[in-house]
Amino acid sequence: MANDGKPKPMRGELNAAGLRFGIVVSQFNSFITDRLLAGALDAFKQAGAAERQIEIIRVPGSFEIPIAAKKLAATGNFDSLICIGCVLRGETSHYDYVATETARGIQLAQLDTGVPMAFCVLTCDTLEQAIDRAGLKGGNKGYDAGLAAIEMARLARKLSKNSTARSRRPRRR
Ligand code: INI
Repeated sequence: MANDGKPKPMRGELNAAGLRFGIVVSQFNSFITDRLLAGALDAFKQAGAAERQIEIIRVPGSFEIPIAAKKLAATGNFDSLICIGCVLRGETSHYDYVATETARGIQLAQLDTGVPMAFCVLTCDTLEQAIDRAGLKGGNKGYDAGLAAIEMARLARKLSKNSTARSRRPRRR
């Protein structure tokens, strides 16, 4: 291809060969989270992942996702994780606490461990909105998260290799 003078961006390929994935799934609103899980597994399958490359962990609710994800990542056995949950707005402020802390916890867990974590926690006002995003009108957010997990796993490997190469490069005098 002709070089148009622009720098070539680095990105992760959508190829799951040789990668290990963890999926943390909330059982709360499992009617939705099971469909998101199916979408994520579809994405992995299409990218060539075998069952033995994927570990699924179930937690009671979305609030428990960050601690499970952090412990899973700390094993060092995974290239990336997907965090799946569904928080539906109720009559009280409970929704806000669960949604905010889940998102914050997952972000902290991926930054603390360096293991990429795809955020697949739906935060919806109604069940209908959640259904739309779990395989109906809005596509399947689990599938999208699967693609993000593969891309980020590959990118993380590349970025780690690059930092190793830089630290080995001899210093200029
Ligand atoms: N957990 C969810 O994943 N979604 C919700 O909508 C939800 N609501 O609405 O309460 C929810 N609550 C449970 C929470 O995640 C914890 O499991 C619970 O508080 C125990 O720590």
